[in-house]
This record gives sequence, C-alpha cells and structure tokens, in this order.
Amino acid sequence: MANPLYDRLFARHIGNAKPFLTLPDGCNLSYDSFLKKAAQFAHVFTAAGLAPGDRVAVQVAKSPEALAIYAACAQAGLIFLPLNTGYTAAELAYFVENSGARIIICDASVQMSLSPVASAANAELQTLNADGSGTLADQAQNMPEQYPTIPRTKDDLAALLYTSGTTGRSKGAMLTQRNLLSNCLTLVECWRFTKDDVLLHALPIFHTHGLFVATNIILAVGGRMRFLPKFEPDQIIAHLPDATTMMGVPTFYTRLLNDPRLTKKLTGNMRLFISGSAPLLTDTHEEFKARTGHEILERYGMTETNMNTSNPYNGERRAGTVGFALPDVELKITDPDTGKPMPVGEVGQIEVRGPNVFTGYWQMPEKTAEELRPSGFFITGDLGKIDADGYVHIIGRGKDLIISGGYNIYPKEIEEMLDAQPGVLESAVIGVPHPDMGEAVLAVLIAQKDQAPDIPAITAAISKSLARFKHPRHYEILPQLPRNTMGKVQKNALRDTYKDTFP
Ligand code: MCA
Ligand code: AMP
Repeated sequence: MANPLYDRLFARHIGNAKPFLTLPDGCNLSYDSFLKKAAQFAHVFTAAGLAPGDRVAVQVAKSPEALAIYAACAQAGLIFLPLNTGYTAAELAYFVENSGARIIICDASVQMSLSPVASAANAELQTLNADGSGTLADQAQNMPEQYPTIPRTKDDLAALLYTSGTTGRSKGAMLTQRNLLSNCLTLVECWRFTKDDVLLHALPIFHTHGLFVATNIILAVGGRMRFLPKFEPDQIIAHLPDATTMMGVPTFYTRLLNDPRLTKKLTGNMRLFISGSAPLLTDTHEEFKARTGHEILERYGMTETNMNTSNPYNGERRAGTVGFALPDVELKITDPDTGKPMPVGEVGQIEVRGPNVFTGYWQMPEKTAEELRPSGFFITGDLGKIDADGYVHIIGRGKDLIISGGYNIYPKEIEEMLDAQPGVLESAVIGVPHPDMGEAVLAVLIAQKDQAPDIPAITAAISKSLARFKHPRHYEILPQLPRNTMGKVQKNALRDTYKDTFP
C-alpha cells in the first residue's frame, strides 16, 4: 500500500547513512537516524490514540526533532499543523480549537500557559524543547525505530497551515500530498537541485518557505542542509563557503549586504541564491550582483499554493519581477470586478490554477468559495501584470496585508485590539517602508473625546494576546482618520503621509 508523500520524500532514505542535517555544533545527523526518530514519534502518536487524518499542532523551536514530527505525521497519515513560535497562548487557542487538534506539542517553557488551551480542546499536551528533550522525546526513546507506514492517497491532507484573513479569523489552508509533492518536484527541475547540493537553511520551519520549499526539495534529491536555528549574519558568513544554495526573505539579503565580509570570494562555492515571501527591491538585486556576481533568483508563492512562479535558472533573472508561471501552473491576470482576463501589460488580480493549489480552507466552505473558483482558479489577492516578455510583476496587494520580514500581518486583527483599548476611539494600521524588514507596522490612533491614549499601557495590553512581530513599531495620534465619500478609511493616504517614518 502506498503513501506517495512518505514514499517519495522519506522512505527511500531509510538505511541511508548520508548526512541529512549538519547542526550548529558541526555534527551531522544522517537520513537514517532522522527517519528512525520520526518512526519513534509516529509510534508515540499512534499509542496516544491518534488516527489517520487527526491534526498535530506543533509550536516548537527549530530543531531536527521538530522536522522529524513532520516526517512522523507523513508516515502515520496525520495532518501536520506547524505554528509560529511567536504566537501567544491566546492566538494558539484559536488554532487548536478551530483545527480540532488532538495533540499540541510545545516548548516546556509555555506548557503551563497552554495547559488550559489543551484542556479546553480536549487535546493531549506534549513538550519538545530546542535541545530535543521533553516528554515527546522521553516517550519516543523506547519505541521501535521502524513504523508500518499508513497508506494514503495523493488527495489526502498532509498539512494544515493557518493564514491570516482580511476579515475574520485565520483560515487553515488544507494542503494535500499532491500539492506538496507536485510543487517540490517541479522546483527540483526548475532550480536544478541534485544530491550534491548543500542548502544553507536559516528560515523558520513553521511556514511554507522554510518547511516545504526548502526541506522537501532537499529530501527529494537526497541533499544536505546546514540547519541553523535562525538567521544570524555571522553564522551565514561562516557557512557560505561550504554551501551551494540558500533560500531567504529579502531581509536576509539586505542584512548580508550590510556586512563587508560579503564578497565574491565568500560566495564562490554557491550556485544559487533564492528570494521570496516579500518583494525583493531592484536595488538589492543589483547590489548583490555587483558584490558577489550572483543574480538572486526571485520567485512568488503563497501558503495556499506553494510556489507559483519563478525567474529562470538559465536566462534573464529580471529584477523587480517574479519570473514566469511554473511549468504545471496556469497564471492569469483578471479584472477584479468581472473576472475576465486583462490585456497583456495591464494590472489586475493574479489567479492561479494547478496541482499546487490547495483544496480549500478548513471547515470554511464560504471563505473557500469566495477565493477558489469552480474552475479551479484561486484568486490570490495579489495585484500584478504580465509584461510583453511573459515576466510576472507583482504590483501590489488587493488584500489589506502587511509583510514584515517575510511574516504576514493583517491590520484588522491589530485594529480590533487597539480599538478596545481605553482612550482609543478608533484606529488604522498600515505597513510603511522599513529598511530592514521591508515593511513595518504603524498604528494611527484617534483618541476618545478629551482623552489621551497611553501608548506604553496599550503596548503592554496587546502583548498578552498578540505575537511580538505584529506589534506596531510606531504610533501616531490624529484628530480623525482620512475617509473617502463612502466613509472608507483611505489607507493609501496614510501610507503616503507616513512613508518616511523609518528612513
Ligand atoms: C522578528 N521580529 C520581527 C520579525 N522577526 N518583527 C517584525 N517582523 C518580523 N519578521 C521582532 C523580534 O520579535 C524582535 O522584537 C525584533 O523584531 C528584532 O528581532 P531580530 O533579532 O532583528 O529579528 P530576527 O530574529 O533576526 O528575525 C528577522 C527575520 C525573521 C530574520 C527577518 O523574521 C525571519 O526569519 N523571517 C522569515 C519569515 C518567513 O520564513 N516567511 C515565510 C512566510 P523586539 O523588538 O522585542 O526585540 S511566507 C511563505 O511561506 C510564502 C509561501 C512564501 O512565498 O514564501
Ligand atoms: P503567505 O500567505 O504567508 O503565504 O504569503 C503570501 C504572500 O506573500 C503572497 O500573496 C504575496 O503577497 C507575498 N509574496 C510572496 N512572494 C513574493 C514575492 N516574491 N514578491 C512579492 N510578494 C510576494
């Protein structure tokens, strides 16, 4: 019986002593050892009564064990649900409740605060710390190192990844085995990955970028990853000479450019730098080329779709564009009002269709119907155009989204929290240019009559429920918000007024 995802990405490495991960201390973890750990975790899940299709919510630091939970879920037919380590207990409660997760795996330091969340959802709570210790490891150590892989089809769900919504709460994007496998095999071809590649991995593994794009590709070819806990320039500089490829958000590249140690010589062993998750400025592309001789390859993707487009491996990597639709992805630009295709060169909404496109939002048929057409085209919410040479340009976002350092932040969630604070009548949250993060969160507050909002008190209050990366980095207090004749807040006007806040 088959399990396409596990068979293609993992099973073929059983017994392989080749290093899969090189850890910060320089030690290697072989494919075989990694897969044995995953099999032991799969046994723990089965022993806890989890059945195929159950959700496994994971909020843990980046570690080989954290990645092994993904492998364990694939092998046991469970749905992997990774969560940003920055989320507060209040944020987590929603994901657990909405997904109906049967088990939550967290760091021991947050066990107490998540205990009520787990109890309320009737979910089991296990711990896994950054060093691999914790209750999960304790239970796993006496388990067998082989696990009878659970049969699955390509249409079965492999992962549930939450993505914020313009209105309302986050939505769980349902990703099938087909979605993950098809995209990873396409990218292997497009980006010419082989078993000889060493990928410098400094991204988090709770998002598509670091998890599926980077990891699945390396698993598919049997390559190696230099697995770093986070992006830290000294570490990147130290390991670039040993690596052949790196994937990063634009902040990685701007930070590296700020370091005089970034040279042609340092990057001489590298064959490919890839950027995505947020727009890479043309200046960054050009400066990087001048300093290293490498043209960063920019691509475009989403949680719901994995990767949609890429600049070419051979051929012109055109700065300021995200290249061409991938071979098995159809991409069109449509009129937001009519849904009809726009002429070449004109801006409209980007729609995509292909085996990479998710099957819908978890238990949200109405939201799914709003964004996924019966024809299979997904309305991305991004605005773009295709130029005369076929390159896709992302021009803006139809959705009210801020992307800071590659993390997506939806203003609505922050505005609702600010509006509820003492002294605040209403608020508007926008993204403004930021030299390090690309965009930063700025909040405009309107005070209630004869009151002055207390910013430190507001910051303290929202800290309890909102992840740190979503916090406004700057506040402005205005007498009123700019509105159009329909009464809608003119965020463009605010973005323009405050565009130079972070020079
Ligand atoms: C950390 N902080 C942030 C961010 N990251 N604030 C806003 N936006 C962020 N992205 C906060 C910290 O809590 C800290 O708060 C302060 O900023 C400075 O932290 P610093 O040490 O400078 O940050 P860092 O740890 O170096 O992280 C910055 C980073 C990181 C390297 C850019 O955020 C990162 O690795 N981002 C990648 C995200 C990613 O993988 N995105 C892919 C999702 P305090 O003020 O308290 O000190 S999108 C996706 O998957 C789609 C499919 C796609 O297309 O790829
Ligand atoms: P997420 O929902 O976290 O998967 O983020 C997906 C969004 O990130 C897309 O809808 C785009 O708005 C943005 N994005 C991803 N890659 C790029 C890119 N290369 N250039 C501009 N925006 C991008």
